[in-house]
Amino acid sequence: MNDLGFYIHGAHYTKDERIKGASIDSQIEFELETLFKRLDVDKDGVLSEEELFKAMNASSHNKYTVADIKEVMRMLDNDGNGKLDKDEFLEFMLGQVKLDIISAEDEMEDLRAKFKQYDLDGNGWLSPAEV
Ligand SMILES: [Ca+2]
Ligand SMILES: [Ca+2]
Repeated sequence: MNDLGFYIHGAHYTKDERIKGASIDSQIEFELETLFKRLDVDKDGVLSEEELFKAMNASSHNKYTVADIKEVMRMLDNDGNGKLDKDEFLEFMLGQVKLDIISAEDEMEDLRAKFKQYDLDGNGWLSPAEV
């Protein structure tokens, strides 16, 4: 199957199905684990609100308040113990990575739709007359 066929095929799936199906490189997972270890300043294996606060405000143009951090923590803390463990962190981050991949695919999809509009004879190529 060529690329075009692949993406059109993918378009039949809902976003959730595509998120589940998106393949994540083990390299990305490794990098996220490394990131987690770096954010876990006191090395107790979980991210506290304080560590999350530092992480999210690491970039100087981010101005998250303590209330923002509590909100994020509440969202990501699946077992409700007030800390983010590695699984909770990875699940969230991998979700973000997959969303990025899928939105990149969607942009490709838009391009293809435009391309098809112009490809009047449907042969997959734009001839000078069609452009
Ligand atoms: Ca910690
Ligand atoms: Ca937790």
